Amino acid sequence: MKWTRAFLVFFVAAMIWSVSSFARDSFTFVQLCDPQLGKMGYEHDKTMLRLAVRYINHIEPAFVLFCGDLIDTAKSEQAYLDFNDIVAGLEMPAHFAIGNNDEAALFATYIGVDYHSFTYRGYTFIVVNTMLWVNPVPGATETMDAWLLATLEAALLQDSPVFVAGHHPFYSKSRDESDGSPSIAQSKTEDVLALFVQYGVVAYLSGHLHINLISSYGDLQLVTGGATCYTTGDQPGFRLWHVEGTRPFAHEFLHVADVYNGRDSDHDGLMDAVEDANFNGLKDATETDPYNPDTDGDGMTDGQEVTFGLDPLTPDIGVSIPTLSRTGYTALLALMLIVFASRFAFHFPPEAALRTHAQDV
Ligand SMILES: [Ca+2]
Ligand SMILES: [Ca+2]
Ligand SMILES: [Ca+2]
Ligand SMILES: [Ca+2]
Repeated sequence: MKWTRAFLVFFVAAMIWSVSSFARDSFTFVQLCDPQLGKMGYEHDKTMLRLAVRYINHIEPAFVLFCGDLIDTAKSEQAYLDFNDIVAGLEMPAHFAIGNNDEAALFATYIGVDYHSFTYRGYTFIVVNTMLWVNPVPGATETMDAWLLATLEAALLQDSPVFVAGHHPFYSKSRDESDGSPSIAQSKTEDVLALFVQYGVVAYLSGHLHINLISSYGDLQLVTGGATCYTTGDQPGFRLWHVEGTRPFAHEFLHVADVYNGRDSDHDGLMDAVEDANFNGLKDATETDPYNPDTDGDGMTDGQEVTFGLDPLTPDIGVSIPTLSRTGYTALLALMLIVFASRFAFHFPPEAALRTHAQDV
């Protein structure tokens, strides 16, 4: 009986260990900063975000963390509708921090709450409203701070490592240098960073500066990401985090311009960069669709039509080849091989003739 009980205890412990191991499987997520529609030109910024969405879908991260400033000066309902329309193209969940260029009421209506947390595979992600630290609002700031503390305590109790994301970095350019723009007060910075260290926060992710700024505070990774609308000293892009093994975790800045590099997403023989020729992330009237192998639906792929000099945008009725299954193609290939082999056998010179020919030489 004792052995049975011991076995059960061992079995349950092993199950818990295996479940917790599974819960900490490696994964990737994206830190996307300052799409800020309207900052570098409304159409330009929408295009950059649209291409970023396409690139992110190729990479297939677990989710996307937006670090604020979703729109710029076009603080209108339409700007948020356009933003949501583009972001709806993401094939994974997205979470949003509010930035100084976002309009609070419109953000609440079209995006959601200004701070929240979620968990993924044993990790806790906390999204904060840094506007409440830059310009403290009596009552509201204390409420968020109390919620932050409670969330950190809950994560610690569950042995869940924490990432925090917000819009403003704690240091403007470096730890001792300010760029002069409104930022989190030094005293608040020290308080919050001490809290993060106390609760073992893995990393703090921010945007706002449109530059890539990587630093640390003890073991805490401080990562300010470049923006999709423009990035000073670099190209527009977003950051891919690799949550794998032990901290510090690796991350890399990917350029929006590389979205189509070497890709033929619909496997029709035409590269994505050829299909979206004007590089705007849309299928325009004169372009084939990089995500549809047969844009005009006539049975021939876009690549086949280009190869045979046909128009992949106009159905070519009457010259379509049947769409065969894998089995159909295999059968057709086998038939062609039999025909070829039989013709080869028929034309092959008899052995005697070969010998005669060899003796002549
Ligand atoms: Ca293609
Ligand atoms: Ca296009
Ligand atoms: Ca296509
Ligand atoms: Ca076609």
